[in-house]
Amino acid sequence: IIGPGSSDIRINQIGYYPNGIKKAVIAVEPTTLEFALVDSGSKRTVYQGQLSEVFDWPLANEQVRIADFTEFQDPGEYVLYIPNLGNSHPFEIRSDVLNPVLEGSVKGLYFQRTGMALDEKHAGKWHRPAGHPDSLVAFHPSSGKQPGTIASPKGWYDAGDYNKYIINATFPLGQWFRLYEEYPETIPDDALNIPESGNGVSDYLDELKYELDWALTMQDEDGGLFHKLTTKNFEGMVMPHQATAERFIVGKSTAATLDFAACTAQAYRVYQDINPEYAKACLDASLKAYRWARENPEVLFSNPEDVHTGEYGDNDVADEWFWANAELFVSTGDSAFLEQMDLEAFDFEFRPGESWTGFMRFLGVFSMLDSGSFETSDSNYQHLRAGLLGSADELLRRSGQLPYFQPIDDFHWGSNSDVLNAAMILAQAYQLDPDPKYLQGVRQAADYILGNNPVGYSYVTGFGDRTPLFIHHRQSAADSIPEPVPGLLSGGPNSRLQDTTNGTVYPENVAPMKAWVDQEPSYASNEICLNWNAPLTYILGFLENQAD
Ligand code: 9MR
Repeated sequence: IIGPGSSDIRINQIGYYPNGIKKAVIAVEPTTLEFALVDSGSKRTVYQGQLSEVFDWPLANEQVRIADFTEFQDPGEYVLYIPNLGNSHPFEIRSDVLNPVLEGSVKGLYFQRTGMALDEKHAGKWHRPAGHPDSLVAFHPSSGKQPGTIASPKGWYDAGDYNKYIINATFPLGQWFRLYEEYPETIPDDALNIPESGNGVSDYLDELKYELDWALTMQDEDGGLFHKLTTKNFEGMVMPHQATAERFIVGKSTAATLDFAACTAQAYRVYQDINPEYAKACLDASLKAYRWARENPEVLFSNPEDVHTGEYGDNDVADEWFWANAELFVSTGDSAFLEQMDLEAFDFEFRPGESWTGFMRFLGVFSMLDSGSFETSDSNYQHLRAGLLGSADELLRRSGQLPYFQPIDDFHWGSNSDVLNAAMILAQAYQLDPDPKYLQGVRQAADYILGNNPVGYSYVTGFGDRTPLFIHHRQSAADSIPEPVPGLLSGGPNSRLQDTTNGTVYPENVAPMKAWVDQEPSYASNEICLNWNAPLTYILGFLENQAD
């Protein structure tokens, strides 16, 4: 008899590819070392295997064994069964197994749309009135502008809060555009049931444009980018239309301007064929931003005294320069941009916790390697290729030593995005050198996110048998619907526990990989955020394109 899934059997709760690696982690010592795969429909045992030896795993404060059923390849729906533990959460084996969660990760953005009502036809039970039209937004003195207002509509909410931040609009857009540049067919028109479905353009590009349209409004006449559009304090846990505190255009910064320059240079390539006029406007905006940054190379942002929302401050803009130069070089072919980059000095080491402050330099490398801007015999190409493969090999070396096979061993705010950003490096490596070890590394990172992890949750809302119900997300908290908005990635374990004063309760002496709780106040472990969903979409999209 198949009962409720045991979270002591950690498994990818969505499923595995027929020809792919398939492993689960068993976190409690069983009485026998046998495990079985059971077909959920017929209840028949279809495969039997032996658990591995015990691994001591201090990062999760656990001793674990591994069930490896890679060899079993028949499509179907199964549970893994261990006599004294019961059965795992159900999962599937099939060739397009990750497609629903891939599409869900993009549909999740639709639910983050500002300035429009989400109707029942597209939003189902999560339909809601419009909030935040942002049609008259006042300049805060930190913007350097005379008192006045601008219209700055559209865009998505950044996270569980209702503000809009240029850094964290343009950096994740760069990750989403990367998937489109590599695999443009991944999400066609009519796939997502959004208002633009059926207009002849990929739903993916339609959804991304909703954000990019907003970012374009944040460019000042002089080319510089305002840093964010925000209230002075975070709003309460209420629905968008009830969160009506005044919003301001705050700050202007080199980092925001360069990220915008990079993202819009890339947008030029992405939209060129389907909307040449829009593409051209993006490139013009990019060049204008770049010129501003050349004249204002060190305008660092920190919150003005009366503003207490997300800062996205960064005191080192070298990575942003690299990304902007790279994208502009690829889009224009102008070697002046190449000359600005010191490729020899490029830092190929992936460091957890540096996502929106540093990972964009890798996005620049991905674009340069993918674009055909260099002959493959070019020494620049050779250097970047070798460096990236080296970085991927180092990640695999690290993940090979860890029972959950995740490529990081330090857990910061948004650690799930670190796992996925690292997996982006592995995915790029696989495209440069189709050695199955890289593909396997990417698949195992997806397994980790979707349930094969020490807390036994699939971290994507609504996808999996056991998923977060109490994300730190104002709409989900206030809408009186038990299930949170689907398709959103929880930040993941964060050993720094910055939210304990806010009512979040962690187990005592919690291990780093278990420092995650499904509690609404936990903004440091259980919030959702654009730059976490972006590499999720990339990785799922990449994997769907490798499936046979
Ligand atoms: O993702 C950000 C994380 O790296 C920082 O440590 C943290 C504190 O500054 O802020 C995170 O970003 C939040 C942003 O400031 C506001 N919107 C929600 C973001 C995710 O928690």
